[in-house]
Amino acid sequence: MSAVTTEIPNRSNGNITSVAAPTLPEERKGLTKKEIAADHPTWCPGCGDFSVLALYFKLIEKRKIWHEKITTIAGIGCSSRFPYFVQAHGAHYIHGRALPFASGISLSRPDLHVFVFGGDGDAFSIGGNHFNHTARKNIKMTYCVMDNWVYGLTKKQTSPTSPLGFKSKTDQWGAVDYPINPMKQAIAAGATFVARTTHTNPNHVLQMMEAAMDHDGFSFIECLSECVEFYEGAFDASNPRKGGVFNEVPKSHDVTDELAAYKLAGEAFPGSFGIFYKVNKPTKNTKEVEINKSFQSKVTGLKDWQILQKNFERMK
Ligand SMILES: Cc1ncc(C[n+]2csc(CCOP(=O)(O)OP(=O)(O)O)c2C)c(N)n1
Ligand code: SF4
Ligand SMILES: [Mg+2]
Repeated sequence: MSAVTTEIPNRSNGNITSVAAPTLPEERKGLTKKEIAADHPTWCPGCGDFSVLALYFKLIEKRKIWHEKITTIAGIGCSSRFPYFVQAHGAHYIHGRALPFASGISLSRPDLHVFVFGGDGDAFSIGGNHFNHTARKNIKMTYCVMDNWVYGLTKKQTSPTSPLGFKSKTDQWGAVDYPINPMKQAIAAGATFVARTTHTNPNHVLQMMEAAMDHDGFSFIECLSECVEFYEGAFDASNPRKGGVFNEVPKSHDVTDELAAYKLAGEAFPGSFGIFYKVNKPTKNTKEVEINKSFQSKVTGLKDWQILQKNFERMK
């Protein structure tokens, strides 16, 4: 393992100090679930979210993500409680604001891969705006939306993915608003990796998480995750154990073909599962590094206050 250094700017003299991170043994054992599982999750027994968490632990173990590198961010909701249950760095942030918070981490810490977890309400209602903008900026991170078609934490309100006719506390006579399609929205917003999975197929969830993590850009996963308390049986049609069908994306599908991906996203439920769309495009992360490098070369030797003064003079 090569030594990792961090550049720390000294505010008083403007000098940059390179600090070497502590050297770690070449061969470190992957963390086990026991080492990273925090207090027992407070989800209802049978909630689909347990499965997503278990697979995140598996991913950390399999891909040897070291303790100091685990970064788990979420908004608010049952699904967004996720970082509480991971014994590592993370934040349970403001409702709908997980993505801007995660963006800051991603852009300032290139040595981390940021994972964001949350629900359909957090992602597409209050956080809908941030979802579109983080996707179009192609900021490197993995966003896994645990879609249960309902607001679980606040006890059964209609969510932006609830189907027409769904009876909830906010739609006693059945939902009348057309649901959004997360896959279409992600593709249209500019996400460069868009995949779909379901909590009832653990191997598939892990496969999607690994592929998303390996993608250099904004990777989005819609993971169906049943709310057994307020929307029981919502996804039975996608679960072979409940008489449903789990169809993988056809092998002939070209993941770089945006229109083909959009077509897959338009299939009637249960639709297909797998990677719908994946293209390589420069990330905001790499673009910012280039801008910073070129700007820093123009201010070499100047102190912080001198740089500020220069900027103020330019703005006069
Ligand atoms: C600003 C703000 N508005 C509303 C709420 C109330 N609230 C908390 S979670 C939530 C919806 C959660 O739904 P979802 O993201 O689908 O997560 P789930 O509980 O279903 O996993 C709402 C409306 C809040 N906490 N903060
Ligand atoms: S209310 Fe629903 S989403 Fe929340 S923990 Fe219970 S089963 Fe899971
Ligand atoms: Mg929800």
